[in-house]
Amino acid sequence: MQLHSITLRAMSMRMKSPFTTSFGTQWDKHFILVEVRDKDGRSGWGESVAMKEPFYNEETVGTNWLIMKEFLIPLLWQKPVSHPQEVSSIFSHIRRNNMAKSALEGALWDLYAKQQNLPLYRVLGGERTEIQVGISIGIQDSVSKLLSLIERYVTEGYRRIKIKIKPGWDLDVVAAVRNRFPDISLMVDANSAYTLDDIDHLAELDQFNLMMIEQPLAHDDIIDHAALQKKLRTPICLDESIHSLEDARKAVALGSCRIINIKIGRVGGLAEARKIHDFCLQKGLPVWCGGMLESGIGRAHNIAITTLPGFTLPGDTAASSRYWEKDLIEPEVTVENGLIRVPERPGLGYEPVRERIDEFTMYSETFRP
Ligand code: OSB
Ligand code: MG
Repeated sequence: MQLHSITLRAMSMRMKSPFTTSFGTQWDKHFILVEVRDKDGRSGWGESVAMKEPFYNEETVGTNWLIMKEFLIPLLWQKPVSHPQEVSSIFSHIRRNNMAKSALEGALWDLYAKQQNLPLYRVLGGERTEIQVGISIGIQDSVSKLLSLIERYVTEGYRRIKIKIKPGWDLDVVAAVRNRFPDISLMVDANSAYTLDDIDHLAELDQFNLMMIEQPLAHDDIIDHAALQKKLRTPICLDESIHSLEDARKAVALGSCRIINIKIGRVGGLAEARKIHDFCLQKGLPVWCGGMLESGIGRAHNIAITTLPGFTLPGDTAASSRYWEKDLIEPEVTVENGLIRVPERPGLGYEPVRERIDEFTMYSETFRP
């Protein structure tokens, strides 16, 4: 692919509103952008979804920077990459650090697609020209605030509503939402806030006709989830617990879930995400694309993977305007009637805007072979 340089940028962007999950509240989005340049001056872009603190998983902005700088980028200089599909095997002896791997791999996919003059989604083998999306709503100060947010997003056309839950913000809240919106597609995400001791409590959620319950139990568990799934009518969807095709295979074999949330960063890149998709399609498990409050660059990657045929459930890829006063890309991601039209331009199909990227860059470093 004739790589010329790789630039990392540490970014900080203020979100329109704070986002609260069972593990904490986030006001500002800190993340790393990756720009890979080739000898002809083309650029490919990737985004690390590791957060500032290790609350969702063990990775952070700081650890990702270190792993990329000291280990992953040097590996890319050692071995010429002819296709981004090779990247995961080049990185395979580096344990975990999936979000760091994914950020580099994603930039290489964008660059490769641009070199081929094809949209990334086509290079990945995607078929859909528009994708259905839902929205993820954080924990709110009051039920009435939550209800008015849901009202707004349902009116805007989002195809399903996901609400975050935690002990103390669960059954009563879901009951109030169902009471007010009896027919919407609704799901909950616990971000690992419960244990098997809560099994009877969680079983109460069965009465609300939820599409699924996302990651109720520990972030690293597939055993207890299998026990829980046996007691629930509502499908369990795993997020945090699935880092690879191997994890997906084991979770499906154990009956730990009936749905998988695929996040490109969590599984180490687009190639692994596609493998999990292919496996789930063959096994008859629906998948959907999760989100990590991405800027437009990560968002564009999510849109590309969601065009694969097994992504049959609406994902968390909401419009740019749900998160940002101004996003880093042109045009911004827009949602109409719950659909995003997949761009047909080469690569990600959205143009990163350098002035805006500079505005939100705290520091950067460029690496050359
Ligand atoms: O669990 O899916 C999650 C955001 C940050 C960390 C974890 C999660 C989320 C979301 C938001 O649910 C999805 C989005 O809107 O990007
Ligand atoms: Mg989740």
